[in-house]
Amino acid sequence: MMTLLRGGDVRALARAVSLVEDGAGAGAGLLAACRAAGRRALRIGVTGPPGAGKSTLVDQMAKWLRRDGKTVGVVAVDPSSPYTGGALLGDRIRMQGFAGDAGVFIRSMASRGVMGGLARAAEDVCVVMEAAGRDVVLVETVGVGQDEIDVVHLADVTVLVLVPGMGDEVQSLKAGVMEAADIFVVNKGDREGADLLEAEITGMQGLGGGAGWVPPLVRTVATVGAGVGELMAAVERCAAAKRGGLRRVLAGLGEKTGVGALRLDHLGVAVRSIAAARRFYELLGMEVGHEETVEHEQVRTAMLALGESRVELLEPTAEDSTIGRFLAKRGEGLHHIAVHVEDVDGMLERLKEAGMRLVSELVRVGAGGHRYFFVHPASTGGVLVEIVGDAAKGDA
Ligand SMILES: Nc1nc2c(ncn2[C@@H]2O[C@H](COP(=O)(O)OP(=O)(O)OP(=O)(O)O)[C@@H](O)[C@H]2O)c(=O)[nH]1
Ligand SMILES: [Mg+2]
Repeated sequence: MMTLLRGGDVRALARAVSLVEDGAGAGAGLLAACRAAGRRALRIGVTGPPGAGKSTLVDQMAKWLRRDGKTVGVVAVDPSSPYTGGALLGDRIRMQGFAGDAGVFIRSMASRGVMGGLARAAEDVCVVMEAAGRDVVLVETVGVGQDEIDVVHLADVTVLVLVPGMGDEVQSLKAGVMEAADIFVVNKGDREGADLLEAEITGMQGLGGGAGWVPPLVRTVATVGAGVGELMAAVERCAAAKRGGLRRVLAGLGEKTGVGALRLDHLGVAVRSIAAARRFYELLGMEVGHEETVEHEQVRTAMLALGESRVELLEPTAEDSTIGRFLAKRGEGLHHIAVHVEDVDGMLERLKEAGMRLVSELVRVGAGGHRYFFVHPASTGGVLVEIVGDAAKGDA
């Protein structure tokens, strides 16, 4: 299942989402595996009052992203009706030309009575779509109830869609929604009152964003796609302005940085006993997602998800193994840092050319098909560094 999913198989994705939504044992295991895969898309939240044109806009954003060569996941959180509303969105999008395009995967979910909370459920679906390699996930939700506001917080960039002549409806939006807005959209710009609404929003500037980001205002007519290019440019700028984890996403969105995006993949910690060591991490709230014994390395590993990264506990199965010898010499502790790169071979060449000392000059294939090599502590300031990339195509 994970292999098909990671390969981008759409039917596997649909099945995986259903399993995870059911939340039973198989779904929980799959979700943990998806989390451990550690892939992240750019998550764009689209929120606003009922009927503001969110679905129409999401549809246009998906089209724009497809033209840009990106794969898209859509999570439509239906405000009230578990069956019809979501289906309507799906139908409309199909009608507008995504039928047969495996590059747009749409899932609608009911907002009421979801076990463990709506935001959690929506986030789970995002994680599965991300494990399946979707570049961008669009999350549509109505910005009225607390449940929906919680959903807003799972987005990297939040777009608040308002329309002229809403009057009291702007007031009915929870304050939290206004504050969470990274970008204001005045949709139905073809209607009277758009100027007035823009002036009102400008008057409230200083509300959202934070960290130096001033939420820009974009006028759109979603029905014809006007302003969508400008909106997407604002989304990219916002993603760029936000820290760290999104840098990789930007590379996905076209900003090429020579070596590609980097992120901390995991920290490897050598321990005498996983059973003893994991307790602390579990108290922190980290969950053991995956445990396995890698026979040829004579090591047992347990992966604990930590945001986009993981802590990997390493317990030797033999004294005369790499980790066994490490423990004998240095005791328990940090064994290595793993940095994820997009181009493992390119990085190997780059480091070799610069005269960095490598543990071995070959890229190896590890558990799950991941390709990696190690850089010697002599070149890195004293810590073993693993350079790891995605699984080789056709592997895993
Ligand atoms: N005139 C005009 N109509 C629009 C525009 N955008 C959307 N609409 C219309 O507004 C109506 C509601 O659009 P939706 O996209 O379903 O709105 P929504 O915010 O997703 O609605 P809910 O999911 O029910 O909250 C539809 O009839 C759209 O065709 C626009 O820019 N101009
Ligand atoms: Mg809608």
